[in-house]
Amino acid sequence: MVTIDPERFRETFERYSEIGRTDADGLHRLALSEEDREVRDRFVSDLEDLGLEVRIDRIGNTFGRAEGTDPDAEPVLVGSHLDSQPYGGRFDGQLGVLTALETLRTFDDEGVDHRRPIEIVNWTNEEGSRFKPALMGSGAFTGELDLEEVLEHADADGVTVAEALEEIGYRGEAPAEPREPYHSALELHVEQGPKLEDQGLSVGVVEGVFGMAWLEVVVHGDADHAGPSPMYSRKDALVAASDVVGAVRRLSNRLADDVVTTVGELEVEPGSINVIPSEVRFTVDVRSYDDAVVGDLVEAVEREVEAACEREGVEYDLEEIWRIPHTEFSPLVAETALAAADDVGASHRAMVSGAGHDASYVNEITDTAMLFVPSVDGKTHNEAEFTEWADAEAGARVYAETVERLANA
Ligand code: HGY
Ligand code: MN
Ligand code: MN
Ligand code: MN
Repeated sequence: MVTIDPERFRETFERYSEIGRTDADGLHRLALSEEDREVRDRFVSDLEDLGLEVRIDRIGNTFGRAEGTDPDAEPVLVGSHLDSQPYGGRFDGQLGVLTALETLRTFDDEGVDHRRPIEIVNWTNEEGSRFKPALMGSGAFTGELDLEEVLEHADADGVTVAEALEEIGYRGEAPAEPREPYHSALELHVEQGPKLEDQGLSVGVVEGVFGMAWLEVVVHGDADHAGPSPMYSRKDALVAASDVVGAVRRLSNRLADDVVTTVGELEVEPGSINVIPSEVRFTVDVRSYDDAVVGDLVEAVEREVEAACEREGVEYDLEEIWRIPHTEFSPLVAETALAAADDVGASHRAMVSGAGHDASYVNEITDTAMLFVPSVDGKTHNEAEFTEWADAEAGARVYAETVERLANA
């Protein structure tokens, strides 16, 4: 049985958490920002200290490779992401990368033999907050997203992904594609929901992920004076947009019980107290394990936008900026993880994820599954995100044991 070094694991986690730490103990570490550069440099230096071969690909995905006893064997891929939401938690993504790092450090310390090479990765821009869509690095690497196209996506200030990569020195040379087929992949992540905590369980073996779609809507109204403009002739972009926001919430109460809908971004122009809003830009995030329901949701939102703008006499542009079908992970990897959890003695259950993960795209190129550890109060994408360290350790022991079995399968 593989045993991690709990002190080293925790010390490393605390050290990484200093990079981009907010006053409320969360993380402000947007993709390809100065904070992201700093944590990437730390990660690369830790990989080099471990004697791993480091490679950075054209979208900044950063890999470390530990050779196995059989150099011709297909490698196992481990890791997650180090970027965060604008005011996110320290565990989302980071815990997965550092659990994979602790696993490789343990294998090195304990001389754990593994036939297969093991590659550890930090994926670029998993969150999709500064640059859309999410899962960008893993999507480009697996061919699910068009590399050249996403390199030109710009943030709100018009800075492109390519420029930001250049700026922080992570526009790598390596092709953003697998060098060889992988045998399997495993990502550990915080659950970002309440189920494990509610049931008093330490580990989740994730068998699938919701499908999701992202829409961007711009409503074009007419700026006018808040005083003399008669109510009957106004073209108020915010009134139409607000109708849609309410409808988006009501839709998720109608279609199925695993449907979730969110309006996360909303900007009003000109944003002056005594001017009728001329333009409103907002986003819609819809998810369900059932892809047909996601499709129905997108159509229902389109109808709501059409009707609301018709009522207010305003125009609109609506674009679907991302869609990813639901994921069904590999039974081979999930079974291996379940057996490892049993042998480690960690309480566990199988489950599905409502949050998107790089593992969904990785699952397109190799047998993949995930492990979850509990989120206190299910809280996440919030500085208050927290996982009890005992749970992080239990998850890391199951993770290391599963990786050892995959790497010798
Ligand atoms: O959107 C997601 O579910 C992930 O956190 N990027
Ligand atoms: Mn994440
Ligand atoms: Mn996230
Ligand atoms: Mn992820």
